[in-house]
Amino acid sequence: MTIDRETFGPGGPGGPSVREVTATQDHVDVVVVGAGFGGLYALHKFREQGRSVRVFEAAPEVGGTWYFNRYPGARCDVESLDYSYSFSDELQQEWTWTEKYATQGEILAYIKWVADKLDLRSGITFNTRVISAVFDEDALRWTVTTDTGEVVSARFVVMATGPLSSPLKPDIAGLDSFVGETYHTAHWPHEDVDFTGKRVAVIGTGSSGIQSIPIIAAQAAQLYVFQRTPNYSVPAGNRPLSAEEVEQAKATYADRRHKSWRSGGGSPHVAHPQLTMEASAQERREAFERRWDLGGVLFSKTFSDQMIDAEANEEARKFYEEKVRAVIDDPAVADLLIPTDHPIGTKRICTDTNYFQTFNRANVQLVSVRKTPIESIDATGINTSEQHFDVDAIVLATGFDAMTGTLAKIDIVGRGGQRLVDDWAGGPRTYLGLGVDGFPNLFLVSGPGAPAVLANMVLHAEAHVNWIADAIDHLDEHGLAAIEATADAVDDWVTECNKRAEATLFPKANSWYMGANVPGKPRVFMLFIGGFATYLDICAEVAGAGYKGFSLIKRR
Ligand code: N01
Repeated sequence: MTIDRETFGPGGPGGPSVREVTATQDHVDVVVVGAGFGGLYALHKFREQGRSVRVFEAAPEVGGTWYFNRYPGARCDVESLDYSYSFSDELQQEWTWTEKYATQGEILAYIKWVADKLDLRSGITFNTRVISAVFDEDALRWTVTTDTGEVVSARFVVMATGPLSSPLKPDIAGLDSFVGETYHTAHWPHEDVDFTGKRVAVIGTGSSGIQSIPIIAAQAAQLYVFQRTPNYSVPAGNRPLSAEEVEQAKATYADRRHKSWRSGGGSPHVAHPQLTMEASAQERREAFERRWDLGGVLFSKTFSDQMIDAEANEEARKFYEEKVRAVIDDPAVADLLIPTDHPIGTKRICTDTNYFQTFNRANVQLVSVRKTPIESIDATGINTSEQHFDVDAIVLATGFDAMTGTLAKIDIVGRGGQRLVDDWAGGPRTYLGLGVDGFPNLFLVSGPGAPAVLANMVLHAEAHVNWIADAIDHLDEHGLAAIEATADAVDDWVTECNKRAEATLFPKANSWYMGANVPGKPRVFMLFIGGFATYLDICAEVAGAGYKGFSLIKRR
């Protein structure tokens, strides 16, 4: 077994536990949890404000999700020129992206470069998980405890823990008895994994599976792909960026960023000006073709009504099916690979390079887990209801306990001893995805109730950190000690998020957006779906109105 309990997030499946105790006491303004894009920018921003900051990071390195998700083929599905910090023109002018969609390696190199350039490492304690954060109502401070036994007192806690940071291990009988190699895409080893000559099973066909399968297939002697639900995937259209293109982009970065900030998803994409059915059949087809050729996840936004109008969505789906069938040799395999259970785009569209063509290879076999369920795993391989598959390695591409999984593993205790995990038993409840009633001076970065994963996560993290930094400044300027979302504001925001989600096709899919991939998790749409720019306007309006919906607390 190559994976261990470390794979499954803070504290492992059994919850938090204290490791070695070297208790020290530290008093800081802010504790930030996580050193990914959000946590790093938070450290930089709060330092710029002259605040004392401690960042705790479970990994030995910066990068967050881009540190752990280093499986073969891992790339971002947002264009590299957009998926990068915008707060410093110096950074965006100095760094040069080499491909339209950056590899995990290039993104991690970028994050490390930023950390070094801004001297961020000195503020980060690595190899350390925060296991609890407990609010002291008298002192109006948080006591933060780590798995190394360190205890820090902080006025503010900022959870930059990432929405996709708790990998899910499938509950398959006998998984631990397998004697070959086992990997999880979200916790891939740092040394090279070579599947040459091996028989490999991949379980899961989400973005991680779909990116890794073509590369594993090219190495392995035999690859079995265990698919439960087929997914929509659009060719990435990845390519190297030319020097002229990069130069042009750098010269016009301000405009590119402006478009991103004012967009629905945080990148400079503009939908077709007409609604799907307003366009003539020919215009519609041309629009889909143009977007298909550009590649990637934005296919779901070719027309602005695709995710709200079932008829419009069906037009996109028909076009998609035609494209995908054309590249799969065996029509019976194509039938299995083309989704029929959810509208296109209601789960994040995957972005691939030769995924469907991979099933034309002689060494690749698709196994539909819907038709022949996996019953168990034993020492030598996988048993479905129909046959035994002897394999040398199993790759789990089985996703995450998204949005709430990592927060739930930290014992967060607010006013009156209330626990976040209990408050959220029926689904996450936040105001703006930033604050929670009962938890003063606790902020979430890209938490549930924000657009988060529906937007470009780098700009989203910047927006959240900027908002939090302004809120803290506001407290100080007005001699206030704490800020806390009101219960009414949380209720109203949850209602608003649900109402907006129900007006779309998204709730029709059993997606991780809905918590549907985790047995027993409440089925709630966990994001704000009204668009990035709209969301930012709401956040700005709340702040401009003196933090409407928040209680501002004076020191007694
Ligand atoms: O995870 P997933 P992911 N038996 O949850 C299957 C981002 N991301 O890591 O659909 C058999 O999408 C499960 O089946 P089903 C991106 O936001 C981005 O791939 O539940 N199968 C599904 O097929 C993405 O959406 C990038 O029926 C089992 C798969 O495992 C998110 O991360 C790259 C099973 C899990 O798919 C998550 O993607 C990678 C079982 N017991 C990730 N349990 C890019 O930027 C689960 N499955 C390109």
